[in-house]
Amino acid sequence: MARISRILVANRGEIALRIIRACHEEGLEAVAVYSHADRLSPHVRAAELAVPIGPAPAIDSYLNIGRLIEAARATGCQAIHPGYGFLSERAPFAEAVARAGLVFVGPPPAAIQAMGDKVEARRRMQAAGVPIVPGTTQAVPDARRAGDAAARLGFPVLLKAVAGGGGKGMRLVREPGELEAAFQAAQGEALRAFGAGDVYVEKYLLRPRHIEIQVLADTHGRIVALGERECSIQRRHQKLIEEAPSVALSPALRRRMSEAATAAAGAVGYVSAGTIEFLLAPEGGDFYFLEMNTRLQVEHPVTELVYGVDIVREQLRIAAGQPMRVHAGTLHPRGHAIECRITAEDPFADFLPATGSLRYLRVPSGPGVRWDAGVEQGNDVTLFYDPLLAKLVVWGETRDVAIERMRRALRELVIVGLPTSQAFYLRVLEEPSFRRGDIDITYLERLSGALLAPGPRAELLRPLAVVAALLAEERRAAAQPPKVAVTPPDRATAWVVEGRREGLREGLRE
Ligand code: MV4
Repeated sequence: MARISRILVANRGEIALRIIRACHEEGLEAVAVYSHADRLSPHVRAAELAVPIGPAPAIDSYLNIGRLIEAARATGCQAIHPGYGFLSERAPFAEAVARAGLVFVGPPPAAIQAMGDKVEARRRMQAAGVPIVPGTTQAVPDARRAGDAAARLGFPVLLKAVAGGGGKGMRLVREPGELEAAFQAAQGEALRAFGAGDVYVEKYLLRPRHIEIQVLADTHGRIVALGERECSIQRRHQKLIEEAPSVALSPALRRRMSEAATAAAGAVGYVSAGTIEFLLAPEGGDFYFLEMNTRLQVEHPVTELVYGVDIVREQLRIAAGQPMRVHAGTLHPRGHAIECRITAEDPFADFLPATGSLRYLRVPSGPGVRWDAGVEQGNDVTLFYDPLLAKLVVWGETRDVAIERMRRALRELVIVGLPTSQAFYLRVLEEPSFRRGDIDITYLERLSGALLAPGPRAELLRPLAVVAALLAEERRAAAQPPKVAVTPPDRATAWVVEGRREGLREGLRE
């Protein structure tokens, strides 16, 4: 069993902070890494140690395998947690970590590899009895062969990249006449995005829901499913609202999908936290394996809230070779959880990514509210990384209670300094069709006209009042500058440490 006492967190923002907190609750020390752009970020101060790994562009910092492994070695870490995005699903990174004598907090490289190849994954799932979308289990060499498959399956079909995922290299084909152009487009896009142009064919499912099952697997041979997340509220493959449980799953369907998910994980020798994505047909309960995400996911908190399990702490235990503390027989969803991703995007300008300084931030709190943020007041938001600022997650006894609680929390939240998606969520949560749970993956596309119509923007009035109050406060502060005392570090080491924790610029301010 690996003895682990210190972990390098190879990520940034809210997920880095989330992992550092789990380390501390498990009695482990955490080492943060940070790019120059993130030097004032909360994750840097939350960790016992922090290592600068390069300039802002991810390719020079968070994607630099050599720097990360060197940082882990130099700080005496025994393990690396990759978080999500960045290097989290790159088998070569997991292999490099192992070669350096470190534990990768995640699945074996072979499982990452098998699930990364979408036709290989489909073949493995088919062999394990997991339902897959009707289609090919090999790449098709040309448009004519794709046409043969389409004729057998019936139009419409989707051309998908073998190395794909997340919608890149995907093309809808409604009729034979569209095949040739769609094939060229899918192949070209796949080649540019993944360096591999292989394409396969699937029957196109109409208006399905996106349902995913969380699994945990340990090195003692146990695999458990932690129910589903409903992720249909998405826009251009970016999820915006996630819930657990889904209104579309009966206990019987939940059991069937959970069994399929544990079979899927078992078929690739999975260990750690992972997620099996399914499409669920509109009626009748038919579901199909789509892909497996071999990492911790952004939306893991909604599962944590309804199952009472800390998924990241379990990941850390599993990585150390300990048995997980989760037992299938005792797992039952309780209540309802909803997550809204608060992003630096302007929902009234086609979700244009925004930059700016977080001039003022008031964080929602109170019963059933969780705020997982990677930024704090005073931070600058750049275009170097994805626009996620924070996840607002609520729990309630029922879905209706959770929705009302989310509306209350969204009204408490005040962000001044840059546009965010906050107001968009208030509008979705008021929609009768959303409140009925009448949703599928096309929901936002179909409703966005109504949701984003420029109308009275009452949501903006309170932030404007806050801006006015802040300007008044700033004037008063300018008239009376605060006294600052400089403490020599050799006289107050603990102050320096605590000052750094509190963001007091090396603890020099009294
Ligand atoms: C599909 C599909 C319909 N039919 N496959 C999109 C990204 C990739 N993970 C798979 N995707 C889809 N595959 C078949 N056979 C519809 C989608 C899809 C989608 C899936 C999940 C969540 C959001 C989506 C948005 C658009 C399309």
